[in-house]
Amino acid sequence: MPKRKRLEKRKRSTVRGRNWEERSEADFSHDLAKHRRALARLPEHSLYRNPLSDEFTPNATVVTHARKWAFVRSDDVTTDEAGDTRLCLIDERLEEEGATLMAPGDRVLIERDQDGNDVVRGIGERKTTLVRYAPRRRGVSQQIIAANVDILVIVAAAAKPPFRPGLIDRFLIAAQLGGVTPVLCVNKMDLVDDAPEQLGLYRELGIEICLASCKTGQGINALRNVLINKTSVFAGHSGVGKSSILNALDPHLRVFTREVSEATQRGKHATTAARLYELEGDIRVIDTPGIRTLGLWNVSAEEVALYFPEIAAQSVKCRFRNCTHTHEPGCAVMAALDAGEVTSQRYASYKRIRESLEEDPL
Ligand SMILES: Nc1nc2c(ncn2[C@@H]2O[C@H](COP(=O)(O)OP(=O)(O)OP(=O)(O)O)[C@@H](O)[C@H]2O)c(=O)[nH]1
Ligand SMILES: [Mg+2]
Ligand SMILES: [Zn+2]
Repeated sequence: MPKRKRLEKRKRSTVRGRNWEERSEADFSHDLAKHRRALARLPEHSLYRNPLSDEFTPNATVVTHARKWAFVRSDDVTTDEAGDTRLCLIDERLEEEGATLMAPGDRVLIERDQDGNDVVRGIGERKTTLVRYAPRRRGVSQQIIAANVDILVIVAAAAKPPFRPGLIDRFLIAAQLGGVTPVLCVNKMDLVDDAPEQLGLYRELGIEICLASCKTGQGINALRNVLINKTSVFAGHSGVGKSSILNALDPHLRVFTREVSEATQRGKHATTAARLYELEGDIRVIDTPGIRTLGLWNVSAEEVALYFPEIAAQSVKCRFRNCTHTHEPGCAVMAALDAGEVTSQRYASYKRIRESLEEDPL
């Protein structure tokens, strides 16, 4: 073993000894069922503030929006002269409170005011959400990417940009938190001979996987069958082909796409705002802008392990109840890692996510 490595190891072990004792007071429950039950009651829509005093019945769905206006699809198609979509102002009494006010997929009440403007008066409760923690957006911390979706299609590329699973792991957690079923779609299969080897792991976790190519049409019908009669949201890195898949699913759409940079192999952020599309065959999809990273909302560093089922299963055997699975003696997760029962890829992802939440504990 080279000298430097040995030194590092010794340093590490002294740090280990101190840390786990200090941390032993941290309150952490191994009771998965209890935690899941608690989560099932979330999210509570603390952000929802209705300027109307009475209960109301939403009559439209948000397609896309900006700060002062929203483009909505009215439920009442017959009375709507401008097709079934219209531009609305947003009632100024509706305030952002620690979260973005609305998102594509939101159910809203629209009314016409004396001046003949359509105005969004209230935002209905959400069945599901896809939420991102975004601390620097004008003091708004929860960015609701999409509301009331059944499925989150996590789109990745087999190549160009290269397949990187870190964001997938985060989206899997966000899907669980928001009550959305995740599906993994690996696009650009035409650029590779074999599917990324890491996929076996996600398959073992019971996640539906769709191998696709907008070039050859591979997997597009299979994906269509998953999306039929549902509302979905497409999310992933820029340039993986989210908008291209929409065009492949329904050629009438013509959603804007943009080539990947040859120099960086990254997408050039073609899509700039999330938007709900209606496709042939009762399919609704919210296309979203590509993101680099997904800040997680509503999960503490201690809870991260609960969202990695294979790590959670091992963690009950750790010597310490509050084991962080990073340095403690008698850690069953690290033992399983050595034995190859937990993959180094997922373990690295667990550690990265955990560390990022420790730095920024919201
Ligand atoms: N070879 C190949 N290229 C594809 C495929 N799907 C999309 N592309 C190309 O990849 C580039 C990026 O596609 P987009 O659909 O704009 O990607 P996106 O995920 O919507 O990107 P953002 O909107 O920036 O988040 C475009 O040049 C597409 O033509 C595919 O299956 N195979
Ligand atoms: Mg796009
Ligand atoms: Zn452990």
